[in-house]
Amino acid sequence: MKILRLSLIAAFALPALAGPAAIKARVEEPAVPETMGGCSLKCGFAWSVEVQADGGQKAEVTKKLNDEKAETTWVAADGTSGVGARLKLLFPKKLHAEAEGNIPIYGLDIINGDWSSEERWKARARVKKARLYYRDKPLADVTFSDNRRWQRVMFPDQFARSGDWMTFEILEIYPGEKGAGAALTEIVLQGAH
Ligand SMILES: [Ca+2]
Repeated sequence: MKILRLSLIAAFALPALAGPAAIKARVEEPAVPETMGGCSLKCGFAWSVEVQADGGQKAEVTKKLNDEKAETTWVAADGTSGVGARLKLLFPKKLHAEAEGNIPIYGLDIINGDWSSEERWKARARVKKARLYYRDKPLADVTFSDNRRWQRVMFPDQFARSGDWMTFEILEIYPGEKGAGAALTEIVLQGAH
């Protein structure tokens, strides 16, 4: 009986210890204007972003992370480093019947830090590590480079249902020169095609 109980504990403890897959984002092309917009999950449906800061503040909607502009940047709430902030990527409450469960999401691109100028990019912290969740289920722990170019992460296909969401939780940062909190210029979800 004792042996059985121990093996059961081991069986349940192991997956928890293993945690989500650890992956490194691939550094891609420079974030020049021609690379903004184009095909992405947005071809399937529009999605919005709500940010929950680390200090328990009220969640805030931001358009700066998915507006296809490298000049607009989300920055961590005043007095916070950005570590622990959760960026919730919210899908439509109601998808069309033919879209329900049929639109795949398989990747995410970001422009790290405040891209708008070299000086501002250095002044603000950048995201070093983030945990991605689909409907609160951990998908992957992603390490990003300290780089102004596009960075890409691929993950197993997820099929969107009405009211689904993904979360990008900031776990670690590259500190900024002036100690300012983290910044993130753009997130593009890849999918639909
Ligand atoms: Ca932007």
